[in-house]
Amino acid sequence: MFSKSAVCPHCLRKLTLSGMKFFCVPDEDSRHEVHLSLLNKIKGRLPVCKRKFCRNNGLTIREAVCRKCGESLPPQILFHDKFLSFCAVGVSGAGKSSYMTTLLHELKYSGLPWVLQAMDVETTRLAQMNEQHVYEDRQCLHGTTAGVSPRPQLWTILDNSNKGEKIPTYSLTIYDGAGEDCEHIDYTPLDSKISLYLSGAKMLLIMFDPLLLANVRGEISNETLNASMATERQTSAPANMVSMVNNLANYIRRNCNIPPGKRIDRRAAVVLTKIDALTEMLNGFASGSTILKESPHVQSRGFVNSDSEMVDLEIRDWLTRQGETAFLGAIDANFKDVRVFGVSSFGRPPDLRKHLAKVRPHRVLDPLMWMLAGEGIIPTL
Ligand SMILES: Nc1nc2c(ncn2[C@@H]2O[C@H](COP(=O)(O)OP(=O)(O)OP(=O)(O)O)[C@@H](O)[C@H]2O)c(=O)[nH]1
Ligand SMILES: [Mg+2]
Ligand SMILES: [Zn+2]
Ligand SMILES: [Zn+2]
Repeated sequence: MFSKSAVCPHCLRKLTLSGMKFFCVPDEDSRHEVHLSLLNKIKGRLPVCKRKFCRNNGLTIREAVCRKCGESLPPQILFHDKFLSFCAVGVSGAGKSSYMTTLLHELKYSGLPWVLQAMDVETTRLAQMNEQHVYEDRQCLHGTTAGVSPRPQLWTILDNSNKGEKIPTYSLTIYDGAGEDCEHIDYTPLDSKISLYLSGAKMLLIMFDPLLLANVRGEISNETLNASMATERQTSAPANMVSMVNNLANYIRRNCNIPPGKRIDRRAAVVLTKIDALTEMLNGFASGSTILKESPHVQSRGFVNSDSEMVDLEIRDWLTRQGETAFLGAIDANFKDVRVFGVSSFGRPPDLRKHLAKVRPHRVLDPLMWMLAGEGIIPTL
C-alpha cells in the first residue's frame, strides 16, 4: 500500500497514485500511457501494461510523471514509509557537493544496517560521477552549475535493522544547488524551483566555510588556503554569512507565511566544513576536543545527543573566539531548532594541484543522524 505522506520531490505537493500518469516504455522510441484500473486504485497498486503485443505486456510499469508539475518520477517513490529531504545552502565553494559525495559514500559503507539505492538514472549517474572523481581520480569536484534548478537526488534507504517481515524504506531527497544562486537569494528573482526546495525541505543544511573568516585566513598557510578553496569562483570577496542567513530566513518566511518576529520551525543543521584545515591554527580547537574525536553515532547505532551537544558548544565557542557572534546570533534568532556540526569531507586538505590523499571523512554522518533521530528512525541515546 502506498504512503499517505508521499510528496513529489519536484513540486513538493502531496502525491497519490491518481496524482500520477503512468507510462510503459518498451523501447527507446515508443511509449504509451497505462491507466490505473479500479482494482489498482482500491488496492493501491501500480498498473500493469495490458497492451496486446507490447513486449512489456504483463509487467508493472516503471515510469511515471507527476500530474501537477509534469516532472518524471520513479513510481516506487509512493511506497516509502517515511519521506526525508534536505537542502544544502551555502556560498559557492563552501564544500556542499564534496560533502554530499562523502556523505553518500559513508552511508553505503559505514557499517550501518542500511542499504542505499538510487531511485532514478540521473541520481545514479551523478553519484557515480562524483564518486569516481573523488574516490578514484582523487580530484576535487567542479562547481555546481548556477542559474539552473538542480535535480533533486532521489535515494531509497532500506532499513535492515528491523528483523520483522517488512523492511522499512525511507525516501531521501537531496537538493544540492549552486552556491552562487543562494548568495543572491533575496534580491534576484530565483528559479522558482530552488525556492520551492528551500521552503519544502525537512531539514536545511547551512554550510559554513570557516576559511572565509578573516581571522582564519590570517592564521593558516597560503598553501592550505589555496588548496581548500574553489579556485574558479571563491577566492575573491568572502561572502557575508550573516546576511546570507538573514536573507535565507526572510525568504523562507515569505514563502511559508511566517511572520517576521517568529522563529522558523524547521530543523537547521549549521555545518562548519573543511575543519581539517583548521588543525594548523594556534587558536583552533584544543587537542582532546570532542569535535576532533571519532564520531560515536554509527557505532552506538543511535544519535548520541551528549556528543553532539558538546560539538555544538565547542564550535560556538570557537566562532565566538573568531569574533563571529553575529552569525551565531543570526541563526539563533531565525531558527527554532538549530544544531551546529563540524565536518571534514576529505579528512585533510587537497594538495596544491587539487589532488586528494586517501579520503577519510570526519563526522560527515552526524547531521544526517540528527535528522534521522528527529524522525524517530534511530534512537536518541
Ligand atoms: N580542506 C578541505 N577542503 C575542502 C573540503 N571539502 C571541499 N573542499 C574544498 O572546497 C572546494 C569547493 O568544494 P565544493 O564541494 O565543490 O563546493 P560547493 O559548495 O559545492 O560549491 P558550488 O557548487 O560552487 O556552490 C573544493 O574544490 C576543495 O578545494 C574538505 O573537507 N577539506
Ligand atoms: Mg556544488
Ligand atoms: Zn510534482
Ligand atoms: Zn506496454
